[in-house]
Parts: sequence; C-alpha cells; structure tokens
Amino acid sequence: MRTRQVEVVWKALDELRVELPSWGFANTGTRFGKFIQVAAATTIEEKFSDASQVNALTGACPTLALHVQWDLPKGLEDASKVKELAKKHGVKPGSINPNVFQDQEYKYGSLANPDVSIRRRALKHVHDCVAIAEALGCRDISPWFADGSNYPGTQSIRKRIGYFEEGLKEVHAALRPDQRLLVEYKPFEPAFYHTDVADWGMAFLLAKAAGPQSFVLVDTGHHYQSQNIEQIVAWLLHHGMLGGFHFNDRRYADDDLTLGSIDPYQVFRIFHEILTFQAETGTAMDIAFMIDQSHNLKGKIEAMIQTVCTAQELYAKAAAVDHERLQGLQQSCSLVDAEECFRGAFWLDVRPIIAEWRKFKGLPEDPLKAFRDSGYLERITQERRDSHAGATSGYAQ
Ligand code: RM4
Ligand code: MN
Ligand code: MN
Repeated sequence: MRTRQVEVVWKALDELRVELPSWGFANTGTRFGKFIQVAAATTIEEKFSDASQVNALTGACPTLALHVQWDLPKGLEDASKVKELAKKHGVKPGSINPNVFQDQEYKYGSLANPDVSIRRRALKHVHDCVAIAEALGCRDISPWFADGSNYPGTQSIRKRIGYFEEGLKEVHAALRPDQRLLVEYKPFEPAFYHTDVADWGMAFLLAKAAGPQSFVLVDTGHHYQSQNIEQIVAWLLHHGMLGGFHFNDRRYADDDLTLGSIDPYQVFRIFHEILTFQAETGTAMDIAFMIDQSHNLKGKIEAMIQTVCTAQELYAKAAAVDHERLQGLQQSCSLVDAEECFRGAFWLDVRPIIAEWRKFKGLPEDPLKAFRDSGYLERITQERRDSHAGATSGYAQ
C-alpha cells in the first residue's frame, strides 16, 4: 500500500464517529412479531452497557442516540438518571429522538393531524425533547414523522404542509443556539398512500422553512428502489443542508439490514461525495453519522460491531480515492480512467491498514473476535434470562 493511502486512511479513521441507536440493543421485530433474544437489553442501563462494549472495542462510538418514549418514559425527570449512566459507562447521550407515532392519539397524524389539540400535543412532546436535549447536553433533536394517509382524497395534502411548516417553525424557535433540528424523510410506511415528509425535497423545504438550525437527515433505507442517494447527498452538501445520516441497508423497503450488507458500493459512493466535498472546499463537515438498525435475528451487539467496522472500511476506501487525480480525469472526460481511479479505491483491501490503526490506538485488531472472547455475551445472557417476561407480542393478537 502506498504511503499516501495509509496516511489518508488513518486520518479518516481518526475522524469517523458513528452514533449507536439505543433501540438497536432492545428486542424488536417486524409488524408480524418479535423473536426474543435473551441477551437483548430491556433497560436503559443495559443499553448503555451494551453500547459501551461496542465503543470500547471499536473506539468509534462515543454517543448513544436515545428515543425519548422508550428510554426516558418520564421525560425530563429521567434526564439525571441518563446522565449518571452516561458517566458510568463512558458513552454520552447523542441525538434525542421524539416519538410522535406510537400513541393512540396519533392515528391520523401528529404535527399534521387535522385536530389542533393533537397537533399541540405532538408539539409539546417535541418541545419536551428540546428541553431533555438541553439537560443532557445533546446537540441534535431528530424527529421522524409517520404522518400521512392511506386513501386518496381522505386528507388535504396541502393543508398538512402548512401544519408541518407551522409546527417545525415553532420547534425551531425553542432551539438553543447550539442545537439542531434534523428532519428525516421516508417515502412510505406506516402511511401507504401519502406520507407528509416523503422525500429529501420535502424535508429540505420544511427544514428551510423551520429556520437556519434545521437540516435534513438521510436514512439510507428510506428511498425508492434504485434512487441515487449519493446525488441527494451532493445536493444537500451543495446547499449546506446535510445534517446527518441514519445508516442501514435495504433490499426492498425500510428493511433495517446491516449497513453495506446489500450494496457496499453505494455506501462508498455516499462517503466519497462527503470526502470529496471536504477536500475541494477545505471545510470539515459536521455531519451526524448515526446507525438506525434493529436486528431481530442477528445478535444485537455483534451486529453493531459489524456495522461500525463496515462503516470504517467503506469510509477508509472512500478516503483512499485520489481526489486530485480524479478531478483531472473528470475534467478531461477520461471516462474509463476516471472510473478505474474511483472504483480502484473501492476494491482496495483496507483491512490490514485498519488493523494497524487499531493496534496503534490500543484497540483490538478484530473487534468482533475480541467481543466473542470477552465473555460479555455469556454474562448478560445469564443475567438477563428472566427479564423478558411479557416481551413477546404477536401481530394482530
Ligand atoms: C422509522 C425511522 C426512524 C425510526 C423509526 C422507529 O422508519 O427510520 O428514524 O426512529 O423508524
Ligand atoms: Mn431512521
Ligand atoms: Mn426507518
């Protein structure tokens, strides 16, 4: 491997931070049912503990995203407990995710519900999340809205745009100066006719309307088949509107598969857009890289380690692209050489460099193996054996 490549890969690995999702350590399933894992976390303490394992083994995950309803059921009151856990486990709370999709009230929507009292209820929850974020020292408030409708003609799509603009402006006005509001989009599910924030254009316009501290969140699983995600990323970068990512992979819809398990080249191309933008503009981008995966079949902690290692490998490959050379080849429209320069980096085996980097940082060269050797899984499997009573719930039961 050439020295330049080794240098850029090390620098990239030093930079890359990936946020873990608290819900990725818990029992989850599909809408058809849950398969319980004895080792899954059922308390916020266990989620912090599991996340700290992933961070200790990879050195790349200092924060844990929290879902307010699942992790802080008493809201702000629970903040002090979270602070203590963060201190104890050496992982800080990360993005704060409101939940305005689960309660019965939200059957016809949250911020876009035709009923003003339900819109107010949802807004109050998001406001509470801003306060929780402040109490915990978290920068990002990251709501996902399930709002939409199932049948043509049953809702005013246009009116609901107005409701969203109004609501997000109000939330934005409550943000502290260092906080950000990230607007996530998703084309469908649970709404199957129209979703109020369905794509990056809608999220972009809503974030713009909300105010300058609002940005777009790209969940890699929230696109139609064959959509060019790196092009979306390039547009968001160009407009200074890229706030962060929810990493996962998908084959069909929002499948929550492990990052890069279906299409690693796509992740490489997304990273390339970011790294090439940074190289060309000389600006270090402040993008929140977060995982949003719920593995119901794989072991939770193993799957997270696998994901972080995959992100590191693909980020390192993208960093290895010779930007200057590629720029010249693009300029002269040397198509084959440009493509070879680009995909050459994708095919580089960066794993030996990453292993060296890990060794230098005092991290295990093979985090997955180190986890398996640690005995942690056996210990929690014993300890958590009896904590899953009542955790199964069937679909349509
Ligand atoms: C959605 C979306 C959100 C996540 C919920 C549970 O599909 O990806 O980010 O919080 O699922
Ligand atoms: Mn998501
Ligand atoms: Mn999703």
